[in-house]
Amino acid sequence: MKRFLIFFGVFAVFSPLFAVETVWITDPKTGKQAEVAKDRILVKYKDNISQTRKLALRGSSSFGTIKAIPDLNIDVLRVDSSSLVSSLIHFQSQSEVEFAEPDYVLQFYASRPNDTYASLQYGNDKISLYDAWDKLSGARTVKVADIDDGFDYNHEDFGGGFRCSTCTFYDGYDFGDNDSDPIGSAPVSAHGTQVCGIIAAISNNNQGVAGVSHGLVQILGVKVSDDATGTLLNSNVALGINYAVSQGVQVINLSLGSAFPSSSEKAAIDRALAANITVVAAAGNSGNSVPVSYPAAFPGVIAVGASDSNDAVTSFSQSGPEIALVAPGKATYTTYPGNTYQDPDGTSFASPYTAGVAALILSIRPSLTPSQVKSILTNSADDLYGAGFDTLSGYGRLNASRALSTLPRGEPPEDISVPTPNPFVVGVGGRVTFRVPAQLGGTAVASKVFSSGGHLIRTLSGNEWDGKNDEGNTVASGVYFYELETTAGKSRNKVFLVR
Ligand SMILES: [Ca+2]
Ligand SMILES: [Ca+2]
Ligand SMILES: [Ca+2]
Repeated sequence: MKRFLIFFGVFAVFSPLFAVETVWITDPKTGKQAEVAKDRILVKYKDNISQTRKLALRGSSSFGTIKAIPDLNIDVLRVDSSSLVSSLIHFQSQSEVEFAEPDYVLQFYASRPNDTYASLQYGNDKISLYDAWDKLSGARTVKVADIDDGFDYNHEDFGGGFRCSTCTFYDGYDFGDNDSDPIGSAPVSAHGTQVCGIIAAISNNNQGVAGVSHGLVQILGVKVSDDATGTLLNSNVALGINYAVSQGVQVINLSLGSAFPSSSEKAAIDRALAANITVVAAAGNSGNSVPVSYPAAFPGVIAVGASDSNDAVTSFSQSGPEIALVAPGKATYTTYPGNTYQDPDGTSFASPYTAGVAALILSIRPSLTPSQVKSILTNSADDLYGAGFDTLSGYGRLNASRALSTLPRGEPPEDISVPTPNPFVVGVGGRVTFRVPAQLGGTAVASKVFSSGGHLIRTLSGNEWDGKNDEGNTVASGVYFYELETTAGKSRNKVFLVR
């Protein structure tokens, strides 16, 4: 697209005759308002019409030929803009003409969305976000938990509201104040509102900014600091992560951290990873010479540093062998409480860029594991600071478009049995259902559940499992394979069980 714009710009300067002027007309085919070239129409003749006859069909009007599309037997004819519609009618009424139509204006779908401040979101351009949006066919909604200081879910660019089917924030909780409302009191909720704008501000709604998600992410707003002091306690973070696991999210974003590796926080993160949840965290803002903070530095977490509009790693970004990649984190334009917008700095904003792209990956391939998602993100990043991994930029700067171009081939979802819910959090009387795939059909007659090591641990007479083995004991957290047998055949898949 860039090449096209440069090419077009040269002609606009040196050859103004090439400039196409457009006009809006009522489209004769659809009746809708259409933007078309104001000085030309396309005419397709029926077969075997001679050139002499084609000229005769123009009648008394002086139509010039701008160009021909010979293989299609179409002429592009110049018309006076005031007679555009009447010229179309003239040709359409001729029996030797197959059709006549205006020269419609098309759009590059990768072009910048219409959000007011999209032009200020250099980060979206840097990571080729709009190209990525063209690769989302068949995508499904992804649930992302943000663990943060509160969320102005009433902001105009989140659709305004909470716990509704169209709300960006579909649910949440406040562990800082132990209540069910995670809105916080501005400016306490500023950070979470900024982070979530990068992930999921509504795009192409003619206002505000464009989030990475392109409408595919629903946010679980998990508030972990308290309203009175804004203090962020490790115990609340662990509670928040556990809650996110229980709600079946696919991605957790942690734009927070400290220099201290809390064991309780690590235990919560390990449990999330075991439940097949991708965990993304900010590297920290204390400078390049400071090691990556926790939880970003825990194994299995995708640690993200911050880059700027020139693809330089920012001076505040922490570094080390745990850095997976960097993403825009300097002057990142995003939502701010009270229907306003700001451009904060921080690895806190690089992390949601990455979490948002992880969610786009999972919107197409929902069963990828956290380590697969991490590999896709690092393998597709734009390498910085010399070839290969370096402790400042990791594997390079996030590239959303390339990430979506390099997904492993997936099985068609209708061919396989899908477990619901997945992850399956074992509760009192909780059950997971192995759904009969539409293409297989039949009625479920039996299921077998296997450990990840391949040992048969449970034989069932239907397609519901309570998470117990044949001895009646609830099994350990982890991945389990199952084989579902119906009257028509068999289907296999895996389920992630969390105790
Ligand atoms: Ca509250
Ligand atoms: Ca918007
Ligand atoms: Ca490098």
